[in-house]
This record gives sequence, C-alpha cells and structure tokens, in this order.
Amino acid sequence: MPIGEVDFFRIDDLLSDEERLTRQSVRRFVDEEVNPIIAKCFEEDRFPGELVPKLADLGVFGANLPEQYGCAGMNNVAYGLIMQELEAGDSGLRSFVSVQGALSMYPIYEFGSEDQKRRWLPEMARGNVIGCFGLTEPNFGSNPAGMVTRAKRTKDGWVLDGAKAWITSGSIADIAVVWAKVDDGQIRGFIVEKGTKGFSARDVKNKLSLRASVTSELFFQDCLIPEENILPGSGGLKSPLMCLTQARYGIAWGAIGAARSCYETAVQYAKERVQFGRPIAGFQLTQKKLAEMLTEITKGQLMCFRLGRMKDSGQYKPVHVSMAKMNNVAMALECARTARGILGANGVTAEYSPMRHMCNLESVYTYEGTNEIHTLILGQYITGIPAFGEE
Ligand code: TGC
Ligand code: FAD
Repeated sequence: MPIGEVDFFRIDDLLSDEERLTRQSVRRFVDEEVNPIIAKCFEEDRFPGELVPKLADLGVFGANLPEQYGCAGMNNVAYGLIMQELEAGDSGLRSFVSVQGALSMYPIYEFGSEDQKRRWLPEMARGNVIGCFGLTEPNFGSNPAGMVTRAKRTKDGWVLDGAKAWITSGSIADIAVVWAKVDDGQIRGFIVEKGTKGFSARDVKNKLSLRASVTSELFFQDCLIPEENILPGSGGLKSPLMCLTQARYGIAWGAIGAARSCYETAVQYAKERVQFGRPIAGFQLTQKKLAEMLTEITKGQLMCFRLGRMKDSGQYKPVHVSMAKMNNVAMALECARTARGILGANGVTAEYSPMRHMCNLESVYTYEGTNEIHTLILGQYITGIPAFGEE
C-alpha cells in the first residue's frame, strides 16, 4: 500500500470493475478539468458553467436513474463514488450535480407523469436543461412543514404565490421544482419553467462559502402554472423529504472526497515543510493529527460503502442516511480545519484546498438538514420521542 494511501481498508477490493472505472474516470476529470480552475472560480465567485457539457458526457446527472430516460442507470455505490470524486474537487460542483440529479431529476422521476419524465429527464441528463429545488423559505428552513408558499387551483391550472430562499442554481436553472401548499394544505410539487410570468430569481451575493456555486432567492407572484406541470404523484411533506434523502446520501459520500483532498494536501505539505531542522511530519503532534484524519476518513468510507450496498438492496432507511450525512460532513469539516492548521500561514491562501473546502463545508453542514436536525432524527429513532419542537 502506498504511504498514506486513503483506501486504508481496501474498499477498492469490494468494488466491481464498473464501479472502479466510474470512480477513476470522474477522478481523472476532476484532476484535469476542475482542479486547475476551481480556486480561481471560488475567488471570482463564479460557477464554472463551461464544465456542464463535460459532466453530461461523463453521465453524472441523475446517474442512478434508469437508462430508459437517458440516464446512466448506475447503482448507488457508483453514484456515491461520483459524488466523492466531484467533492474532492469542490463542494460547489458536487452541489450542482446533486441538485440536478437528486433534487430536480429524481422528483420528476418519482412523482412525475410519463409525459413529464420523457420531456425532461433525457434533456436534464444531457445537461441541456438545468434544474433547481425550492423547498426552503425565508422563515422556514429546518421546519419546511410551516411553508407559506401557496398554489391555488384555477380553471387553467394553478396560481403560485410565495418565495423560496437559498436555492442552489436558482437563477441559472431552466426549471425549478417548487414545493407549495395547495388549497387543502397539502404540499405538492410543481415544475416552474424559466420565463413563466410572475417568476423571478435574484442571486445571493457575497457568500463566503460555495462561491463556485450559484445560490438564489426565487419569487412567485400570481404565477400561472399549467395543469400539466404539477407533479401528479407528489403529496405531503413526505415527497420533498424523499428527495432530500437522495441528496443527503450523495452528500455523505461527497464529504469524504473533500476530507480526502484536505488530508492528502496536509500529508504532502507536512513531509515537505521543514521546521526545527526536520519535516513537520516528523513531529508527534502532526502525526497524531494525520492518524486521526485517516482514521475518521476510513470510518466514513466504510459507513458509506455499507450504506450504498444497503440502498442497492433496498434495506436502507432515511435514518441511516442521516447518520452518514451528519457524521461525514462534521468529519470533513474537522479534517479541513486540521489540515488548514498543518499548513500554517500557507493554509489561509486559495493556493491550497483545505480552507476552500472548510468554507464550503460550513454550508454543507447547514444545508440538507443541519447537523442538529440529523442528531434529532437519530434521537427520535433511538428514543421514539420527536424532539424537534412543538406539535
Ligand atoms: P415528519 O412528520 O417527521 O415526516 C413527514 C412524513 O415524511 C416522512 N419522512 C421521510 N420520508 C423520506 N425521507 C425522509 N428523510 C423523511 N423524513 C420524514 C415521514 O415518515 C412522514 O411520512 P407520513 O407517511 O407519516 O406522512 O415531518 P416533520 O415536519 O416533523 O419534519 C421532520 C424533519 C425536521 C426531520 C424534517 O422537516 C427535516 O428533515 N427538516 C430539514 C429540512 C431540510 O433538510 N431542508 C433541506 C432543503 S434542500 C437543500 O438544502 C438543498 S442543498 C442543495 C445542495 O446540495 O446544494
Ligand atoms: P434554521 O432552520 O433557522 O436553523 C438555525 C439554527 O437553529 C441551526 O443551527 C439549526 O440546526 C438550529 N435549529 C433549528 N431547529 C432546531 C431544533 N428543533 N433543535 C435544535 N436546533 C435547531 N434549500 C433548498 O430548498 N434548496 C436548495 O437548493 C438549497 N441550497 C442551499 C445552498 C446553500 C449554500 C445554503 C447555505 C442553503 C441552501 N438551502 C437550500 C437551504 C438549507 O436547506 C437551509 O439553510 C437549512 O435547511 C437550514 O435552514 P435555515 O438556514 O433557515 O436555518
């Protein structure tokens, strides 16, 4: 095993040839196309839209959805490995791919009519149509059940009124999957097409995190949605939460990639940087940090590998995904901070990945269920008592 190899428990041996090949091709793409530009994109607050056709060629959009809709039809371990490799590049890029696949294509696949699936999914897999997912509102983040966005039935379809906040890819999306309460108070999903009268988007400026990703507010004012754009199979909060489970699964894998990038950077730097007459890697305190990072990354990898196999065999539950998302994002954030420290002053520059990953992971820690919300989901599983708040 090469020194410091980040596959300590030889998970590669457990992968199929196809899974290994998928991982290798995305890793190569990230090395060749993402790593050379991503620090600059982060500095310039720019989403690298030029990568979209190349990502589509790699088959990463909705990669675990079926081939009959133009998707790659991969299993969930291969899908997870894609997310891991993309996030080793940047969490913003993985976010874009997560939102496209798990939060925009998946709801159409799961709750859409056959016509909607045939119209949208192949084009989204090719990256010709970009999607976003509007659940969070200015006053309802962790508690989406309280949403105030409304869809009223009319004779021609639906009229949407309300606002969504913090929406990844909001202003660059061709379609938004928007969740709103209908007349009986039930939550339904709607496909809102860009250019629909009464629909507008405004970007969040000056983020210090996920700067290579677009984040927007969405506004709906007397916005007429044709009947054919409601997702007919959606109904209740359970529908958007099912989408979140898909995205959280990808994040759990993705965070390992960010942690790996930080660890590899720290190991290399520590071996080269000399202080007090020897490489800082030769100090016990540095070795303790590196040993803990490798151990935590390895635990995260093992959890995700097992989770992926359980997802493929239909044995997993949302609570498994919550543990993996909660643990791996916190782990990656800790690795990023530790790696940043090992790099000393150089660690605060964009020349090295850890501080960029650290800033990005602050968002990842908050979105898709904050660390606290996943802790409470596990608490409810353990005790049977929901502790989220008032009924
Ligand atoms: P609760 O009563 O617990 O659940 C309502 C119904 O949904 C079912 N359910 C789930 N189903 C699938 N997956 C899950 N994860 C599910 N969680 C719950 C549940 O069984 C129930 O079904 P039924 O049949 O009984 O109706 O609902 P609650 O209102 O008490 O909420 C629970 C809570 C707090 C856990 C939930 O609201 C929550 O997860 N809040 C966090 C919100 C969140 O994560 N927002 C994310 C927005 S999207 C985003 O951040 C994208 S980032 C994009 C990027 O990657 O860039
Ligand atoms: P709040 O819910 O106000 O929480 C604030 C703090 O209070 C947190 O620490 C939280 O853990 C804590 N807290 C809340 N409730 C409890 C409780 N019961 N017990 C203990 N502590 C609690 N949303 C989308 O719909 N689509 C997107 O594409 C999307 N992309 C995003 C991109 C970025 C960059 C960011 C930062 C967010 C994005 N979000 C998106 C929104 C994200 O899902 C929410 O920010 C998240 O769900 C938390 O909601 P909030 O920010 O309103 O925090």
